[in-house]
Amino acid sequence: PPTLLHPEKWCRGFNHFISQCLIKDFEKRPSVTHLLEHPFIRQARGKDMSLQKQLADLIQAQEQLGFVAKIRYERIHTRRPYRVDAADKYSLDDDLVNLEVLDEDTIIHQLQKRYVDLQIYTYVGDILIALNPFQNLSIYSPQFSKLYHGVKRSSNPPHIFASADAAYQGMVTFSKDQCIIISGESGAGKTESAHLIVQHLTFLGKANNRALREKILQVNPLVEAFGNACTAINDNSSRFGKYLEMMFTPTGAVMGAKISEYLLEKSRVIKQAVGEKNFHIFYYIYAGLFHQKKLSEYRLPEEKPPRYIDNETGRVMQDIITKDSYGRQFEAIKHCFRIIGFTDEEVHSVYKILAGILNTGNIEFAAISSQHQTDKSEVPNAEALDNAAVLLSIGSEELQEALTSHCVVTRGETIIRTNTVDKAADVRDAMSKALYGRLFSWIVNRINTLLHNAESRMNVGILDIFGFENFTRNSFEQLCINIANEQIQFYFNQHIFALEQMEYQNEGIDATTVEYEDNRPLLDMFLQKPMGVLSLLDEESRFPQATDLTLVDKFEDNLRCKYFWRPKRVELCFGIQHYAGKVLYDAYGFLEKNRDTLPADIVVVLRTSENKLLQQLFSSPLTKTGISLHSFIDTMEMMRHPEETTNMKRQTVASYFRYSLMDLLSKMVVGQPHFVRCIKPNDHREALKFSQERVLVQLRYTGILETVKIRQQGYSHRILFEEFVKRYYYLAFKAHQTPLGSRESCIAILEKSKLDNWVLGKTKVFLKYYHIEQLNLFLREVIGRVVIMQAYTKGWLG
Ligand code: AOV
Ligand code: MG
Repeated sequence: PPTLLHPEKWCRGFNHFISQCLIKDFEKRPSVTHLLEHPFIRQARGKDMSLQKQLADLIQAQEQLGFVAKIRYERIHTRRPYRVDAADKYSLDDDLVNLEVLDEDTIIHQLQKRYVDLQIYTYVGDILIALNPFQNLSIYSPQFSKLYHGVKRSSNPPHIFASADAAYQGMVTFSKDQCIIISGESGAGKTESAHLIVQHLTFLGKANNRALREKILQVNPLVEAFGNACTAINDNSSRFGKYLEMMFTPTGAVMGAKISEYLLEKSRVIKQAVGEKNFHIFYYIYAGLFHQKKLSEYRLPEEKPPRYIDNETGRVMQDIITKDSYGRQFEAIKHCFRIIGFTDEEVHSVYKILAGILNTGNIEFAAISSQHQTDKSEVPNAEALDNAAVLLSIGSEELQEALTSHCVVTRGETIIRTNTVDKAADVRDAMSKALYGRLFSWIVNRINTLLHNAESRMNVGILDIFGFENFTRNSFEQLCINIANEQIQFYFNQHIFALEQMEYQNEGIDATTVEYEDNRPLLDMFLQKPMGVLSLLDEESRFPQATDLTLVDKFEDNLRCKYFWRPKRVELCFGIQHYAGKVLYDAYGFLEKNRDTLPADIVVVLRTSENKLLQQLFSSPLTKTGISLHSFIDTMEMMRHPEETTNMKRQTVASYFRYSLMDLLSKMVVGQPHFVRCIKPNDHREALKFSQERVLVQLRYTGILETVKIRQQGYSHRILFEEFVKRYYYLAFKAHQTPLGSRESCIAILEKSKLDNWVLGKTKVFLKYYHIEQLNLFLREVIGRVVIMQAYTKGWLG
């Protein structure tokens, strides 16, 4: 039948299985004559000679496609001339597990050798190490996508696409959710890797629907414009944690996506450290409007950028005038909004709120002293106040009132108290942070609604959080970021070491125990109740008289462990020995940042806004599909404590953070994990530069050496007898047979598959990471054969 001819069609449905088997056969013996003798083709012979020819042509064409790509890869990647035995050459170097000598020196030399050869990816068994190339490589084109599609991992050089493929195949084969956990320090390449994974999953997920594919590909750029910023370490640093779930049908067609965001660093809106910047979107919008001469439409000053985005006076304006990249980004973001499906009205509201925030930042306060009051403040620059009020569609007098005074209710009586200049400035900044934080959550939720698909059944989640940070000055945000990384490391350890070794014991398997650095005590120190860092912080935040100094005293009195210390002579400092290194924290502002108070007066004013979106951001009640947890918590607190105007008892950042971590973990544990470990080869963002010391530190704290050992000696897959038989009985039994889920059936399957080095425990089959790949390939082959036979009986093959 003519439909068989088209490679696209060929790949879809049952024909894909046959082509895979034939290609594999061809790889072993690259001869078309030999291929024509393949049983599949011989079956076709005699019935329809032209069909046989067509099959052969097709296979050759397909094979060439893969082959050409492989050669290209070889050329680009290694800058070496083409060699026919490419596949053999890669097999040993690609995986650190194949090293005979296992020590830090050998591993580091191996990685260095590969890095200067532009081979940035290396396997440790089923784990991928990705070194940041700090330059664009041409190994992510569609041709490469085709190469990494349902093939044995060793047939191609290591690649981030292979990790995406492994997750995808795992999901389709076992109908199980998967999750790809990308870790590494700031600037190591997590976010880039996450993009590449999404790109490849959209390819694998046969997103025939171009509109959907486009939408999914726009999600990352859009949320990153709002959630990423330039820091001292990375020009595009993620300032929030992101878990992106790609949704698929049971047959593996991509259907939609969903993002969960964690702990946006809101404080960046109002202040940035020297050499750092605000969230990208503010520059995009300001520059975009500047070039389009539309600043006045959004009441933004033309001569001087707003204070929130101009912490190094003058630099921003110069950048905006001389470089047009911000302006182009503004256009790109407009495009993202449109493609994903935001309405023009929504986008306009978003811009208005952003411009409103920038104008809010320009509101100043001055003290006015009258006879009775000396702590009263007023706004001397009415223009900024009016601009902010107009953009937020609220009354400017009401706004001024809410900024410069607050209500206190005592014994049923409402008293209005004035705010000092400092207090008013704090309220202003709290309002900006709240506006931005809620706007961000709203955008994420809106994307989720627009990309939701009720038909999807399975997902591959991709975790990309902010990496471990150690700046010259580290504050509350760094503490939270580093705790999150501590948690991810713990999850990795659990999976790779703890659970595995526990199972050996339970199942009576004799496997060497690999020692590893367990960060559990450290995690306990942070998360334990009531004596952990977060709990102590919360407790102290509840005392109105507490100060940052009393907080550090409290830490010192209660955290009696080797991971915590307090340097002498620096009052507000404390140090923590994280898994990834020592970090010195400056506790200045910790309590205020943790309380994150948003006065009720501000909420009341913002709720009167005529801007529908803004109303929604601060409204209640909120449903699951509704908006942020922050506003939900506010509402709950207001309902519970209507008498309190200073939300002292409201949810703190620390408790919200703890909740987020739990939520994230609960999502991760349901999926089968795949790990990508990003490594930063140098601190200068230079291509081809490999600093042995820097890499060594990262290899040490991520436990790579131990991982290599356990992957060499251990059994990363443990499957119950019954489940194993259910999955693989095709390999040794007939389709109509129903073998018992017993030890004997497992042995029959394993022996028939001619695998060695496996072990049986009391209730489980213990397999090496590469066994699973073999078994799955065999399974696909067998199923392919069954399908072709069915196709014959149904007369589809002529
Ligand atoms: P991160 O996500 O790990 O840091 P990124 O993914 O943002 O780090 O990478 C930092 C920079 O390294 C990027 O902006 C690119 O310039 C470069 N880079 C990384 N991976 C690649 C690649 N595969 N090819 C080319 N360039 C790359 V943070 O978000 O700061 O923890 O919070
Ligand atoms: Mg990032």
